[in-house]
Amino acid sequence: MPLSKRKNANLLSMGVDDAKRKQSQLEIFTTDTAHVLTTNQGLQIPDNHNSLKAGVRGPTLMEDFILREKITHFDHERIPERVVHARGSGAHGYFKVYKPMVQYTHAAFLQDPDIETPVFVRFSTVVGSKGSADTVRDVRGFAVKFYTSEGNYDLVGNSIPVFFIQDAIKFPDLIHAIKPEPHHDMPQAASAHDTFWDFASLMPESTHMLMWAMSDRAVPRSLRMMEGFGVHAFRFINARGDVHYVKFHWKPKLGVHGLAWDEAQKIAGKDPDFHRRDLWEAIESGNFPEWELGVQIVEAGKEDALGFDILDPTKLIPEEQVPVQIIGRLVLNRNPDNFFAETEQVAFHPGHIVPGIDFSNDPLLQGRLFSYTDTQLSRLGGANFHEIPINRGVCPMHNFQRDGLHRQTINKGAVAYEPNTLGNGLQGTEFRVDGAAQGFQSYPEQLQSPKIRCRSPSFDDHFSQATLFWNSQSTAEKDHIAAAFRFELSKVNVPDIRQRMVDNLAHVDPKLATRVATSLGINAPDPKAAAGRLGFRDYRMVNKVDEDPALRMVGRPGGSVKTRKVAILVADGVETATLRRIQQDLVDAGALCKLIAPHLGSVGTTTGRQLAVDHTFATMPSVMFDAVLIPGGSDSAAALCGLGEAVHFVLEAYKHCKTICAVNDGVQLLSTLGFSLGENPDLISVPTPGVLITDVRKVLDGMVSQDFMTAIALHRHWDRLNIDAIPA
Ligand code: HDE
Repeated sequence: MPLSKRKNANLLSMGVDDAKRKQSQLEIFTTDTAHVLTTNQGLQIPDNHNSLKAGVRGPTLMEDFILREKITHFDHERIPERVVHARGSGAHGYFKVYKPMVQYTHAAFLQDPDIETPVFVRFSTVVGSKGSADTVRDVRGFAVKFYTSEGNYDLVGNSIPVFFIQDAIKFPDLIHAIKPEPHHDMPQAASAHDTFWDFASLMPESTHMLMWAMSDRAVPRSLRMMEGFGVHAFRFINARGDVHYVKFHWKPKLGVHGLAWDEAQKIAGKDPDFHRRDLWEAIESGNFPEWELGVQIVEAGKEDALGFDILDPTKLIPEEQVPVQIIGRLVLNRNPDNFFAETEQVAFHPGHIVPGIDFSNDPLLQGRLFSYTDTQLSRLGGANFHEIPINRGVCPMHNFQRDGLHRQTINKGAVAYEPNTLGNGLQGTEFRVDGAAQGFQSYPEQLQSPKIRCRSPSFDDHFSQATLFWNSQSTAEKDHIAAAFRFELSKVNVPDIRQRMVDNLAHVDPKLATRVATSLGINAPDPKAAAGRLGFRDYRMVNKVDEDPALRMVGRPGGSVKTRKVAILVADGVETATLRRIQQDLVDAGALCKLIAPHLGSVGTTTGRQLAVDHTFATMPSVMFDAVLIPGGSDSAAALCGLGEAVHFVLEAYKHCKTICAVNDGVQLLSTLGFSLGENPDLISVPTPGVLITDVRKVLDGMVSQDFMTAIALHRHWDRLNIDAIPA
């Protein structure tokens, strides 16, 4: 029977009334036109922005059935991939503290510099599905599980130090807005669409995070070249009970570097596994990625002097204000044996905590404390996910929780309760946990407040730190941010959303807002219109610092040629004396060189030998590399100039501001860019950062490799002029 007839038959057999009822039920559930929000039981919700707390700045109450229902429902929406952070890559390693942190915390793993604490780290994108591309514009998850002697400690952080929202109750809304739109499931792993910017433009508290998300931080060159942040303030507690607020930082040894946006998009198609592969290959080849753990410490009671609320997760503590103290080192030295068993089944949770560290009342963190266990119940199928090997601690575990799906432990004996006298074969001896001093102790904070569902007024400033971030950027980074807003908002179909967004940006920096508005061809930004909208708070604190160099990426320390990928472009007739010299110097310094040719196999050299080729232009485009070397040899150069893929390769590398070195005839490949060898290669008429044009003698005299490597270590030459004019 055809489908339509079958449907009718079903309707008939249900009876006309039942069919109508079903139809109207479906309509209720498929239209979102109602202007009220209700719980799943139909109870109207008066406030969808704030959770129920013990005081405006107090912890969220377990009683908050609306918060719990909303987050529970959200947590169960995807099976089995993670609801957020679905796409991830993991690695094993170890952590070592540099010196005892006894002054601030009694956490055991932060005391002894001789102890290596095993770790498992999972990096992830937030928005895309498990199979989405690595180089999309997004925050990266940076989750570290420390297997300590006192239990597992999870520092479940991100690559950006602030967040979009201030209260956990808005998380499902944020993620619904940024995920593919529900009617057609598009776009994948992208924020550049109407619903995200609709939400963001209506939520001024997201502005600071938007500035970061539109910066190159959101398109990292490598997971190994990315900072990590705990985001929330936590508490350190020492043996005397003294309390300090602490913010955690991970600082990569290789520096912090981003991709060009055009490059990131192309990589997403050419190699969607770009970051995963990069991490895997670095570890396999013994180039173990490293980070240092930093802490910003603020004595409890002195946090008001910061000038903003330390509990507000849309704020960071400028490093200029409170320096980061480096306290330890993380090394990733082993790839997982099985992606599913380890990277997929690992279950992180901000509530996996150890004595000496405690939570703050940050309302985002408080909501997270509920969410992570809850989400594992759907994802990992029951309450025993702590028994999965990757999640097991290294210290003994003992309690009277029993049974449940997939229980692994075979508990012996009759006793599954406490207190008891029948357990442990010690009949008559009482086993009782008496609440004495040992074990995890929550900080005994005094709370005397009304039960209230509202946001603390100290969270009201939504723009000052967005401005601080903007003011701290280099010119090139500002250009990238403005271009990213243009890109994202150009993909928004509803004009009002674009306008709302630039109106908001006027409160960050009027010039930025005007620039974005002009590039979108819309009305000039109107800060008053933004200020007149619901959700806008007319409060601006005064930043204690005007700029913070730690907020930019360009010109910061840490640049290195180590593990940088250099393409050497060759064809028949290539001259190899210079090639070998530069290649050897690069390899000695830790760079990775690959020979790219029009075909696989080998190419002939000027001395009549054969040179083995690694890849063809077809499979390894310029976006896979950090730098390009074009050796000499007139036949080789002529052959490459006649090959569209080779010409495109260098144009694109140039456009993406990469270092290019051309030796002798190799410069012919740069002729479309206006470069030539000339009589004196030092006298290039337009000085172009990161382009080296040289002759054989200089290479063999050893005068080129160092300049080439210094230029590569700068990562990119973002101040290169007129790159928009390059057709690549
Ligand atoms: Fe998460 N987050 N999150 N998150 N998050 C998850 O837990 C959640 C937030 C972060 O590699 C989920 O096991 C809520 C901030 C990372 O396995 C889920 C809120 C930060 C990872 C969840 C936040 C993070 C997650 C999905 C707002 C940075 C990946 C799968 C209150 C500090 C961990 C899972 C991994 C994963 C909930 C906000 C970091 C649904 C409710 C802020 C790195 O439980």
